[in-house]
Amino acid sequence: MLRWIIHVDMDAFFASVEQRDHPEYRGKPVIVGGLGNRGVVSTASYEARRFGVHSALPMATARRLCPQGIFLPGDHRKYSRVSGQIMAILDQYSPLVEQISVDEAFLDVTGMEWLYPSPVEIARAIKRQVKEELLLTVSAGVAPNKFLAKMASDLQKPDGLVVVEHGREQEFLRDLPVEKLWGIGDVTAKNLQDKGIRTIGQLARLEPPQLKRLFGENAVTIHNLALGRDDRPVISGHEAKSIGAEETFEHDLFAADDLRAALLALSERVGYRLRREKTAGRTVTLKLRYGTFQTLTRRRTLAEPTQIDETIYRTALELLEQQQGAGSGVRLLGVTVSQLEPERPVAPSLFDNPEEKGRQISAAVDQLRRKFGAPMVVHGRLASRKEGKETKDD
Ligand code: TTP
Ligand code: MG
Repeated sequence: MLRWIIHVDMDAFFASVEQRDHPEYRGKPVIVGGLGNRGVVSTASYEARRFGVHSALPMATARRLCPQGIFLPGDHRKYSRVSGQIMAILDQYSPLVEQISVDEAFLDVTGMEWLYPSPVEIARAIKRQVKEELLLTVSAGVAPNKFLAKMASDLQKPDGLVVVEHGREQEFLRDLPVEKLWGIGDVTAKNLQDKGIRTIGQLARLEPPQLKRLFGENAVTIHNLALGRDDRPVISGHEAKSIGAEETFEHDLFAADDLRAALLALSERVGYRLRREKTAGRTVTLKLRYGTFQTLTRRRTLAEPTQIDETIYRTALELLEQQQGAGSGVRLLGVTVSQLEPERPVAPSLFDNPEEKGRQISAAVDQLRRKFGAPMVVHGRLASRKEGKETKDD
């Protein structure tokens, strides 16, 4: 089945909302941003862009370029409310919607042919519905992957719709300027131009050693993008954002051993569920409630997503140990893993990698659990653990 991704991005978002809500601003240069001496432009209406005003420009410069502009501080609460309305519309078109900023999102619409004649028709329907219900325009890109969809949505702004057909990826990119590529900043672009490399097509034709010299460890990624290849998944906000377990103890726990045993049991429950859902997360959060009912949460973000009991446990334990000295007994402990993403398949040669080793061990334990039921398989360290009264998984 052909993969189809849509990227949507609102046009001059904050400024368009103001023009919608104040008809007297329509057709005029509207500039939203910090109005103080050191303020910068958040966004400018397309009318204002003709004067050279754009996001991140110092407000003083914007006033000089466009003295007749309508300058507004903006209403961020309103913009996030409208953002929510946009996302609610997108949710009607695919279960896989990934919001990436206040005004843009990816949709994976692969296999939706039974509902719509084509992916382009989905993009048209979204544009129509946003215009009718929210009185705002949105630009869309329809393409075989995220990178191309994002490039495409930008090409015909405002109110644009650009499609990149399967098989025409390189043709689409060929004449676009290199600085449009993700990961190529101004300095790199200048450096490339000095070498006569101006288009993505030229970049795509470079040989590996030259790419390596130019981009170091990013060479492969950048070359793939230049060739129009990108297999990053659309990660929906509906996939559980976190997986956690907590337990209220029958008697407050004081002993370090008891706390550790309880933490390990919770970590194992969370790890088991992460693996069952084929997901892994970067952030581990510890929740701690003392007998006094004082409650605190502490979190740590790891370099790599994990789904391994041992990693979750060690991280949670470090967080717990930083809270020592509170003196009072512990009434409740909770462990949550968030910032979830789909688990990545790891090549067998990477078995030396500790995360992979942990995964293999956990998988073996999971299998035993399924066969004999959860209580059969517990770590030795847990043998003396007192049973909790109330447990909750969420
Ligand atoms: P963008 O989508 O980058 O810009 P835009 O929607 O205003 O215009 P375009 O038609 O080119 O998409 O950003 C969305 C909103 O985020 C924008 O309206 C205001 C805010 N924003 C800032 O506050 N500061 C910034 O530097 C940028 C780029 C955006
Ligand atoms: Mg936008």
